[in-house]
Order: sequence, then C-alpha cells, then structure tokens
Amino acid sequence: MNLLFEIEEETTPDIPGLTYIPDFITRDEESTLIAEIDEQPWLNDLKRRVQHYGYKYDYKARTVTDDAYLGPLPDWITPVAQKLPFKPDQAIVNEYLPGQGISAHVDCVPCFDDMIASLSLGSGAVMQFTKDNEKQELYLKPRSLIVLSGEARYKWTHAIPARKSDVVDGFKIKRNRRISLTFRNVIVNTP
Ligand SMILES: O=C(O)CCC(=O)C(=O)O
Repeated sequence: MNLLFEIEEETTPDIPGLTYIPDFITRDEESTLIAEIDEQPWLNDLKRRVQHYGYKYDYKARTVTDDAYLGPLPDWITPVAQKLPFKPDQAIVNEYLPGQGISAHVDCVPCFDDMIASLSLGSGAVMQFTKDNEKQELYLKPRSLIVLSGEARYKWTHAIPARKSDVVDGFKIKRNRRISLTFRNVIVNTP
C-alpha cells in the first residue's frame, strides 16, 4: 500500500479561484524556513502561536491600520515570496500543534487584497472549505501551496479542524507540528 501515492492522487476540490500546488518548495527550503521561523519571537495573543511580518493584523478589530506597519518582509521570506503569483507585503506564520486548528472564516475583506497564499511546513492537515450547505476538503501536504482568490477567497470559508489526525482517502494520517506561512497584500485602513 503506497500511502504517499494515494494522497498524491487526491483531487483538488472544484472551487473556482482555488489553486493547489504540491511540492511548491523543496525539503531543504522547508527546513531552512522552519529554522528561520524558530529563531524569531512568537506572539501568544491567540490559542496558537503566530508571527506577523510587514503589517500587524489586529484579530479582534479585524483591521490593518497604517500604524501597524512593521517594515519590509524579512530577507529569509524573500526567496519564497518571489515565487508567488503576486508580490505580498504581509506574511503571518501560524503554528499548529496536533489538536490545534483554525475556525471557519473568510480572510478580512477590507484588510486584504484578492489573492491569499498559504504554504504548509512540517506537517500536513486537512483544510475544509464551506459555502452554504456545501463542504469540500483538501489535504494540504507539507511543502504545498494553496492560493485563494475570487470565489474561493470571498464566497467560501476555510478552516483547519482542531484534531490530532486526519482521514484522507480512507487512511488515517497523524498530525505533527504544522507551520503555515501565509501571504497577503494589505489594504491599509485609516484608523
Ligand atoms: O494555516 C493555514 O494554512 C491557513 C491560515 C489561515 O486561514 C489564516 O491565517 O487566516
């Protein structure tokens, strides 16, 4: 039984504006990014640990104001940011230990432009997409990238269920520590 082959064959949900790119980065690039991330300070404002670059996002107020500017994206982010289909000015790192997730949401519409990308590092996890009564799932493999735009970004919520394992194509896959590196372009709001 070839688990990786089975998962490789998983089809991307048919959601307009959703792009899934497995193996977006190499294992070496992944290790370098994780090492860099682990050298930076973490914020503990949420249940999961996060790091913000470019602009600080205010989760409570759901805004990004011009005084939230932190500076250009750090050099260690540049190589991966340059491979994206847009030029981000903001990046958020999320850390998910097994059992942690993120609840269903649409990324703040007045805060961020159309295209949003998320790179998975370390471990995979299922992402759930929901629109009205429709639910679709996609297993985000480590080193994969998803890009959300249009309908996928504005009409569907996305979530990572808080659990310790996922079932993908009938196979149970344990989660390890997952880090996502998410990229956006900020629409600056005046306070
Ligand atoms: O972890 C991810 O891939 C998604 C993160 C996310 O949805 C968010 O930061 O709003």
